[in-house]
Amino acid sequence: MSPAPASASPADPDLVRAARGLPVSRTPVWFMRQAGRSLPEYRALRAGTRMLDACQDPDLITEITLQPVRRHGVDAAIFFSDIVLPLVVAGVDIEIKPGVGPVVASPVRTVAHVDALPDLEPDRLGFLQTAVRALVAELGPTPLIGFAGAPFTLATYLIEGGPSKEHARTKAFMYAEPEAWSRLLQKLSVSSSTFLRAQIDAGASAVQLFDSWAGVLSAADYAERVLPHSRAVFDGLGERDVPRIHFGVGTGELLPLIGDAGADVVGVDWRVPLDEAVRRVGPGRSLQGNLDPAVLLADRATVDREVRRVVEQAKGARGHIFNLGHGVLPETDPDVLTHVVELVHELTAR
Ligand code: 1CP
Repeated sequence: MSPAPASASPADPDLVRAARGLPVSRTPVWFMRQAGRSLPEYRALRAGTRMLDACQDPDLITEITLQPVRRHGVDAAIFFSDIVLPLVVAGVDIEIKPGVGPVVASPVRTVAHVDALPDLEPDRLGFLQTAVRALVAELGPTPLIGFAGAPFTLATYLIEGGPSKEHARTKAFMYAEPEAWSRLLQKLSVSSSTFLRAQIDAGASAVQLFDSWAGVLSAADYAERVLPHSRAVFDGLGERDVPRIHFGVGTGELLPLIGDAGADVVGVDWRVPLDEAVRRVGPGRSLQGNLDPAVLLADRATVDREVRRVVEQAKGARGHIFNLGHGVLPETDPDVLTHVVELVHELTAR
């Protein structure tokens, strides 16, 4: 399905304009996982608070979301939360273990488990809407990006019980129990849509759907067993006219399909150069990416060369949002992130 027709006013921020393929004053920049991770002020603020408690405290959400905007001068804030939060709020027993990631107390392994998964009631998201409203007021002209996990990536955590590399149990369930699989992804698409709608209705200017692990699938399996559910997340946003960004890691073979799920912007990791990504995605969508996060650990000359390369390779795209090819690595020097923002702005000022 094609994305909604482009509409934007000259007052829209560059991020929104780039997402819609409209002229910008300079290429907008933000970083996936810019909050948390590498910032000492984040670690200080989070000390003594469990991750999932922080994600449900409007004051902490607001302050952590603002930290990277103040420090780096990025062109967007990303709402501080986690992809498993809608499940947690719905009542699924999940913990985020430091140094590990989300761990599910009772993994979903049977049809009965799927049917027993609780739905997300929108009225439980008051804390989130309080935080979004506070953020929009504080951010002024800087847009806030809301986000959710895509059904496939959420299913990997529920089925595996935690982070995994191969996602073998997930795929086995997908092949062995196609009907339960489809019901599971359908349930997850409803909760992701609910989560995104709450953020948009409280004032988020754009949304990103993270299908981080979709790249483990063949294009045929992705198209048949996953894409319809990701499309349902976007369709569930109805007429809400904010740009939709869709991202996964290792999705080189899936790039045309990822766009088809209903995105205005396709996020690309570092494996596919952006000029090649333009050919795969087609002319009607903008691109986001795609500096290798590990480059930020190299010397300054290498960082500068690679940033210039990404900016050059994006020139044929309908619109470009500069980002990393995946999240900021925890050991990244925050000053390098600030430098990258300045360099991209300098290279692309019109
Ligand atoms: O900029 C930001 O940090 C914004 C907040 C944010 C976002 C967008 C967090 C906070 N998590 C996410 C999304 C998220 N969470 C994704 C999609 C993006 C991606 O691919 O990186 C995924 C896959 C998760 C799941 C998750 N949560 C992991 C990965 C585990 C694995 O499978 O390898 C981890 C480590 C977490 C915990 C987490 N989420 C966020 C933070 C700051 C942390 C670390 C917890 C802590 O500080 O104690």
